[in-house]
Amino acid sequence: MQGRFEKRADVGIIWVDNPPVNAISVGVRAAIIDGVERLAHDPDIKAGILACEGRTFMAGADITEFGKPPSRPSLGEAIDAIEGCAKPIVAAIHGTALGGGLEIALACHYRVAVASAKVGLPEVKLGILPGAGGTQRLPRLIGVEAALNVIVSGDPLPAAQAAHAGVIDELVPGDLLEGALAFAGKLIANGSPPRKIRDLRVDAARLPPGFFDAARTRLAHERKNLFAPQRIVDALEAAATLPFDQGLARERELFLQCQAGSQAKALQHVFFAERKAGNVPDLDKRVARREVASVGIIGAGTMGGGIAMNFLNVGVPVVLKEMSQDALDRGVGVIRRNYETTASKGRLTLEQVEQRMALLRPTLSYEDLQSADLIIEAVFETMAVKKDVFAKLDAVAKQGAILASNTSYLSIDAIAAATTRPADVLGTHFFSPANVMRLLEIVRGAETAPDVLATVVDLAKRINKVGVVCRNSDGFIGNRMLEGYAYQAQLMLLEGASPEQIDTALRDFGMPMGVIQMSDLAGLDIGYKSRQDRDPETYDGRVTRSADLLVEMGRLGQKTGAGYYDYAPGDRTPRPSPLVAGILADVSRQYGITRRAISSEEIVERCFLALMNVGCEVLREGVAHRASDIDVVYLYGYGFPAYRGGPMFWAENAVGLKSALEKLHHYSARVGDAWFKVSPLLEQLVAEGRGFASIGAGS
Ligand code: T1G
Repeated sequence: MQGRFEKRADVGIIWVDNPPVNAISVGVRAAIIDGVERLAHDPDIKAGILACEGRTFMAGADITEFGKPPSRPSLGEAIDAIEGCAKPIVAAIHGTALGGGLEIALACHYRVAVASAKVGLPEVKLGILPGAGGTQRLPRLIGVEAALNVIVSGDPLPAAQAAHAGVIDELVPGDLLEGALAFAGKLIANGSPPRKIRDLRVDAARLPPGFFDAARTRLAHERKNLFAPQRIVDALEAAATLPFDQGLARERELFLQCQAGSQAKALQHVFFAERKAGNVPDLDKRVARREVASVGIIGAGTMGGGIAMNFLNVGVPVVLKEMSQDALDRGVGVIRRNYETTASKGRLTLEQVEQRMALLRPTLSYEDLQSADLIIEAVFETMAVKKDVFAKLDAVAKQGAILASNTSYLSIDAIAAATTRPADVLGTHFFSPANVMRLLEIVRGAETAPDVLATVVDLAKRINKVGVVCRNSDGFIGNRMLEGYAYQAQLMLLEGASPEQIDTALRDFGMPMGVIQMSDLAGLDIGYKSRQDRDPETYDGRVTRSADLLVEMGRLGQKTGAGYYDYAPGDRTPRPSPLVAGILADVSRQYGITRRAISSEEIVERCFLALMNVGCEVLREGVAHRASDIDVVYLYGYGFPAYRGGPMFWAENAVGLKSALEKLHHYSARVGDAWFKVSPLLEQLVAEGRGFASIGAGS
């Protein structure tokens, strides 16, 4: 049993104790049922309190039990025991009451909480829906519309808002237990009976006609391709139209439908993958961290400014350096405007804007960086410039300062070699916009010290990023793999597909943007310039020919109103370009490539299997520690749809590695393996009947 029972005069306290987050394991369920038994049958006891040890109330069902044979007692039995108790039970909430944790609290007859607590039903983020009465009890308490918003968003409500909505009966100002005991005392004094939410009725008459169908249509658009939100509407419709127990049975049906689906498996994979990413296999967790109380950033451009905001947002002072006053003023201006825009949407107060700006110190002098604990360089992406900056940093930065580069593909070891302290150097690759994108690719150099790495892994969580550690290699994890993905798209442009056809297929698959439109957004000149430094033998000139021609025509992409697409002034909508279609046809002819009809299925397979294929090489070379890290990189850095679990998970679970290998061989034979070699790791896994979890720190 993971809990205990405590008797305080005429109140019985059921304590749950399952660190770290009181997940509702079978041991917790047993402790709850045992506790209810005790308080129900002890004549001295007039009321009960359900409370949790540790940092939080129950954070939901134990997700590690999913997919395993059900164990008794079940969550439903624990809930029935609480709700059916003849003596009132008060839930005492601190931390986060989530999922099954809130459902248990809703089965209690009263709820009190500290103001810092949060309550929510995040199941939709796991591809499921609340399966222990949440879809039937919450609408009875707060109405169908409010319940729909809470359950479909999956975001927690702060206790004050929950109290305002009627979920929480009382906010406890001081000590939670004292407050809960006082509340129970009042119930006893007033002879208050147990209140059961199941006895309340849903006021369906208040709903506008066609409410549920309208919700389904809206969610089909807002939550494109997602299964669970649609089932949530079904469950709430049941709450509005069926008696409680029938609604509960309907909820169960819908829960099992979701749980059996591929999206639930993918999203639950993502839940654990995200948490595993912070676990660096060969890094001693006990290594002492370096303090990061102040940060310096070199470069106040788009990336530098965004990176600065991450630290200002969590109260860390930032010294922001630029080369010229104009560039510095421009950078500081963008940061202020970003904050003011957020404030205009009510997500920040003007006071908070000023607090953040007050932590920002612009400078033109390297000297002003000498007291910073961490310095991040975000300057122009050429090795010469990086080496120059790091040599200067080496001269001014204090001993023990961490020196980080925001390079998106250059060698961290080469950059570190420009200093006398390579152990203090690593890569911190943010993704644009850096104040929004959640991924931080942390690149360990050959000499990066363990305490430097451990400090930055912790720092990622502190600035609300998902940190993924990889070893130094061209393009690290994300950009290296992107080349394989983009290569297939570029080649299919020559084989007969149009830019809009490729981008539509990738968007329908769930990507926020197609790769051709993405290259227009990034600017075709970026690739063009980087190719000037590269040996032409290292890339397939056929697929870059059209981009080179476009750049030489001044079609650099969105920023010039024309690239692979045309753009109307002030409008980011990509419009098909007959001129580009002509150029692509010419290049096909030039290289003797026969144009043919290409299906969306082929586009998706070639792009994402190529992505996975390079992912296998990244894994085989040990650049990535585990396949799930690669999934996390693509979800939080490149917008890969979470409900597909990431490129590696998708290939293994939706396609199957054997079938993926066959398809890759098929396409490689067609394309020619000069530029499209199938990864030996994939060959080996299929030959040995193994999966990605068996590689690296996978499982
Ligand atoms: N089950 C099992 N393990 C869990 C867990 C859970 N519900 N929640 C967290 N953990 C583990 C996590 O893997 C990590 O392990 C450690 O706890 C700390 O977590 C019927 C079916 C509560 C906000 O979706 O959102 O109820 O990596 O690093 O940042 O309707 O954890 O250390 O080995 O995330 O402080 C619904 C999930 C379940 C909430 C804390 N509940 N958890 O965040 O710590 S479905 C959820 C969270 C359900 C019912 C249905 C967060 C947190 P490790 P952490 P944190």
